Amino acid sequence: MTSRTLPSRPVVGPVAGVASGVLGLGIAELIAALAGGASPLLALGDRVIDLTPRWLKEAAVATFGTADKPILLACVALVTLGLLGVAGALAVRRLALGVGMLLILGAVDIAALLADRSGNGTAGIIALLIGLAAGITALVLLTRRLRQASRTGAAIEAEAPDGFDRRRFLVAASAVTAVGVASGVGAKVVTGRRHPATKVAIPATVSPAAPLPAGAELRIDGLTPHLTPVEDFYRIDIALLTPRLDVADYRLKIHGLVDNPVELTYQDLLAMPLYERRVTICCVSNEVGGDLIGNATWTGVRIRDVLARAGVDPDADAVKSTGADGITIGTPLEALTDGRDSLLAIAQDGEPLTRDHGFPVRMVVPGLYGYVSATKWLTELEVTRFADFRAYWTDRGWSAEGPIKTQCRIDLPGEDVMPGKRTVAGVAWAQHRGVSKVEVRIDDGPWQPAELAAEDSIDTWRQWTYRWDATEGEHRVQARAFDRTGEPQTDWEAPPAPDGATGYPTRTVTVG
Ligand SMILES: Nc1nc2c(c(=O)[nH]1)N[C@H]1C(S)=C(S)[C@@H](COP(=O)(O)O)O[C@H]1N2
Ligand SMILES: [Mo]
Repeated sequence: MTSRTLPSRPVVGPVAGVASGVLGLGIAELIAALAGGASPLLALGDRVIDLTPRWLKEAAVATFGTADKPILLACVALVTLGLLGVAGALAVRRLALGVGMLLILGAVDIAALLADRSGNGTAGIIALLIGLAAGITALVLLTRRLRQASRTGAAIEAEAPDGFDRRRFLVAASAVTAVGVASGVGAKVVTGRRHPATKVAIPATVSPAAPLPAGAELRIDGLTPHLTPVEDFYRIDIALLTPRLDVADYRLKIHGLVDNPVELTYQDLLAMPLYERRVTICCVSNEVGGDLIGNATWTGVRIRDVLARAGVDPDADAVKSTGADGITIGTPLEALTDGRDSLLAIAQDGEPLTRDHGFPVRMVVPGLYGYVSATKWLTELEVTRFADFRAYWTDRGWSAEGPIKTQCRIDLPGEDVMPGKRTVAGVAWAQHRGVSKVEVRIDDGPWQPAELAAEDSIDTWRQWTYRWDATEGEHRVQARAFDRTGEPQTDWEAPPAPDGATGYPTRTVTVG
């Protein structure tokens, strides 16, 4: 009886459903990869990101930081597996119900593929249909015996009618799952092969960044370095599937309110005068004390040089830029043409941009939060008027304009220190206005001047340090920065939405 009994129905159904689903998805991914189509799984994930309400997205970024994407993908995968399990459980009772559920799941994914902007949606849909057929076939075969058993009235735990026993079922389900997983792995290998890292050489710049002034880097252990290495640079974007653009067929379209629309290739951009500048870019979602900010050396062409090629209509007041992930970003024309070093960057720290940070071309605009200026995977610049368009984040309640607010961060000391002379230190920023002063106060005492590192430029942050005679007990350390107009940052505590967090950074330190 033991080896020839069926596993109980509550197990068979879900196991068969998940195994069939994994097979179907794996095959769909493999065929999509071979045909150069959009990935059905990632298209689904992308749609989920798109449809996620703003509060949830913000909570996800706040909770998981830049791990939000892998976690979201894991959630999509778990929910999908759960639904496949349900489809299997239904199939055991009534095949039509289980198959119907798979068809519905397939239809949802087809809708996601239709909305996909990152690749060939049609090839993705065909791949998905083939995967779906394979999944349905597997589900029918895996659950067939059990349905027969129920129909003939045989007890679920009783001997199977014609030898389809527990072991055979498990072997079959494992085989189906294994083929699915292997296909998925194969898909990953194929996509990796198709897109080898592009080798690009960055030509010499006509205007290298000024040498870093002596004393701009304080070299204090635990203090944020003046320049953020690429691998530590924060990453924020809506792209679940990091766009892969090929420099060979890269085109930047400049159109809208211009005299003559132009299209520039990557080579066209490299042939223009290249400028190298250090600029600190910052995310509007950065909480007070947060780390969604970084300073790098960017190399690229000046946006005003590019716009001059097209000839800008005097009526225009904005540029709407588009990234290959589908984002749209609105930037005041003035910030791109008023003489500051707004760049179409092609390199970060002397190396071609990484894919995460916008390869092959991104915008970098001193003084504006990233969501209104720092378009990665840039494909299009439309000269326009703020009154005439909406952008991705303004559609979701964020301000149309986003000048970076004067802010600072406390990096040192840690939360537990010994009594005595201690270093309080951090960074302060007021991009394109410049930081003129930082002050520190302990336990609501008087504000005391901190010592500022040498100024690199008004477009970069500035390190600061303060010697604190720490006495035993719990203390509250606060800091505030002033910009070059003499204006201090506001003490008003505001969240990031809709145009940047405010309030003093505060650290509670236990001394003893
Ligand atoms: N294409 C694209 N560009 C984008 C975004 C995006 O979602 N897609 N996010 C913007 C935001 S909100 C920020 S803060 C910066 C972050 O740039 P980084 O990831 O290189 O640090 O990119 C900006 N550029
Ligand atoms: Mo951002």
